Amino acid sequence: MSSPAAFASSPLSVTSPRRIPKSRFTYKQLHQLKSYSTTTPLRAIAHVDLDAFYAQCETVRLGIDPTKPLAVQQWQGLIAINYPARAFGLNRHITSAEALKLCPDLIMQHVATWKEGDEKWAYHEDAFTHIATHKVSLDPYRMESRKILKCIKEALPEKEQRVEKASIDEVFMDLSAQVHTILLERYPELQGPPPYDDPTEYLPKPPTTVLDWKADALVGTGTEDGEERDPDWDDVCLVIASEIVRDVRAKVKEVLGYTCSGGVARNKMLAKLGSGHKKPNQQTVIRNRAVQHFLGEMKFTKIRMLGGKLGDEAVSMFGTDTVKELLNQPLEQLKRLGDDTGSWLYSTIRGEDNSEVNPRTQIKSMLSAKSFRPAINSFEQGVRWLRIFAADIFSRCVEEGVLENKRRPRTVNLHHRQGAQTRSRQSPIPQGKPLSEAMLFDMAKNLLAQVVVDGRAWPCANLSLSVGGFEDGVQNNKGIGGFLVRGEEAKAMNNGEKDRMPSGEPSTKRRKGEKGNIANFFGARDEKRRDFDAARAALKAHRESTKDDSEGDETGEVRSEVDSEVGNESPADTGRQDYSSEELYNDDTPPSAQKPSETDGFDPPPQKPPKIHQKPIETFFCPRCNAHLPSTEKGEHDDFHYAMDLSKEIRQEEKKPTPTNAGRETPVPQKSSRKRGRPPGSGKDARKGQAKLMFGRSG
Ligand code: DCP
Ligand code: CA
Repeated sequence: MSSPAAFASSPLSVTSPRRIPKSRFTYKQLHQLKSYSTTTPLRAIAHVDLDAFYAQCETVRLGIDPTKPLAVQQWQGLIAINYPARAFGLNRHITSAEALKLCPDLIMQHVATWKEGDEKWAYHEDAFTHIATHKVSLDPYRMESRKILKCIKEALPEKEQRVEKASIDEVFMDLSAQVHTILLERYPELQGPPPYDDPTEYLPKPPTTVLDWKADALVGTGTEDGEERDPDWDDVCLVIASEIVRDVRAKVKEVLGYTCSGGVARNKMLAKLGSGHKKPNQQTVIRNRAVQHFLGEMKFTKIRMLGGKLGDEAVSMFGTDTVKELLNQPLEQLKRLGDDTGSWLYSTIRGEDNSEVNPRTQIKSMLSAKSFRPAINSFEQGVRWLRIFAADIFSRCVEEGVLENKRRPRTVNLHHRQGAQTRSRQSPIPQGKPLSEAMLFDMAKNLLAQVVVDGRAWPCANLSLSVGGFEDGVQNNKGIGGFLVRGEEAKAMNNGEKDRMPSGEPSTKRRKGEKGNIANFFGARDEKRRDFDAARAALKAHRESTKDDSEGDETGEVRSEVDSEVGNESPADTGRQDYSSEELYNDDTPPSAQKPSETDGFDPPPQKPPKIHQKPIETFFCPRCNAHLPSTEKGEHDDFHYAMDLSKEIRQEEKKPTPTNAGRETPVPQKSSRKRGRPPGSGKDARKGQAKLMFGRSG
């Protein structure tokens, strides 16, 4: 047994070895960096966000001195303002005319536009005067975005990179593995096995050298007890990550001429807050020891997912918008927002976020949209825009490799907004023949025709076309089967659609007086009739043109359609999870004040905030549709059948139907989907269809 004297002996004494100071981190936690563990506290995540992105794109493209004030114009509004122009007080809320008053030397460049009939977008002079005939194209920015992503990837070691494109001008990088390698090179003492081979042993402390943060903005800790006196491995990891980010940013500047801002922290949420902390052309590090102080000072409505309704609800429920005060609320109180939401909020305001950096960079869907001011009023007008949308989407599909069959969308969707009501129609893309612009256009036209014959399409305030469900194409002639939407798949698509919106019927508002309603619908007015006829003719033409294909297709066409009343949501909003975030901007809508990237670039929270206040919906059964529909829509639904019957009568008067065309032309009340094409079981020989599809029209 040691004598008390032994304890008092010198630190070098054998009986009382000097206590080697230990790190707070274990060998295991260090090792976990290699495999991008989302739970190790040594994690190193970065977020890079281009400064005034579209404005920089124009500055670089036009070779303009970047110190000159420049703004990107969209119609009469501004969508991007460079930092020199921001010094004059310019922001996205003001019009181009107001901007010029504030900054007379402002260079204003209008975004590129598609002109009806043109093969490609272009930078048009006086584009802002053509809002009625042109559509905005963001292709130039998408192209730059791609170059930037490539450049960033090339600046990182091929085998140790994990990069997620979060929006058109943002990326996340999980630098953990690279940091791990550098750490072991610089501090060979970490290379050895843990004492007693026990990975739960604590690491030795890092050498107490002052960490060199170079020009980084370091978020303070709020106390004097900084890492200068007591650095640990988490600080060292972030120093290394910060060096990497500095190199990446320098490379982007050197190769492409763009400046960007960076954030470095232990997770995505913090890294993103970091990159926005000091702009432009700077980077901010939020060390673990500074997280509490950093977040405490912040409004929680700045945190991802809390910028919208959920944040507002929390503000009114707890009477504060600061993280500091919300931290005083116990978990049980936060759960008043719902169990999952409360738990998620509880960890989020404590700086916890275990979401992964997802290296998937492939586009899931593409959207082309236009808001109309004034609204459009005819099928013909709508079709003119669809032509542009189809060309826009097709050219982007080509870049995605559809011609080489590398990737291919499976569905085409049309969203039509009239006032507060959004109508959507979807159709699978026939997979047996090459995708073409003409095919997309034809399908789009057909979907719009469906909306029109179902009534109340005009005036239309917003129209958009999207393709979705991209998947890797079937390479090396694996057979036509791979292209087809098979029976079960088709059913699944069909059911999925039903699940989303149980009412497949047009959910139109009941107007006062049935007669008046129908008279409005099928109007005595000739133009309405003409419009309706044009739509019907388009439907008929589409059916004729796809007849051969669907006969060769085992499943025929599945159409599903959805009507929804979704307040003022735009198609981009309603499909938020479907559209790549850059698609959110691809709309002609005048620039909104809100920064949409608030919702971009993140995985949904671990427990997605659930919908609040959900009531069971009462339904009624419609024997004609064989479907259960919300009781609140019964009146409207009856109107619908009445209108359809009437329309049928009108057409029967016009033309005696032949047995073959009667069924086809009648705008039959739609269930959420239905099949067309040949009857099940007929013509089972798929190869016959294949031959037809392959050697038929090339589109
Ligand atoms: N954008 C848009 N409409 C909005 C917000 C953004 O069209 N309401 C476009 C223009 C921006 C680009 O998206 O250049 C990136 O959006 P950011 O919010 O990142 O803004 P900036 O890059 O322009 O500026 P910052 O330096 O603040 O990141
Ligand atoms: Ca930006």
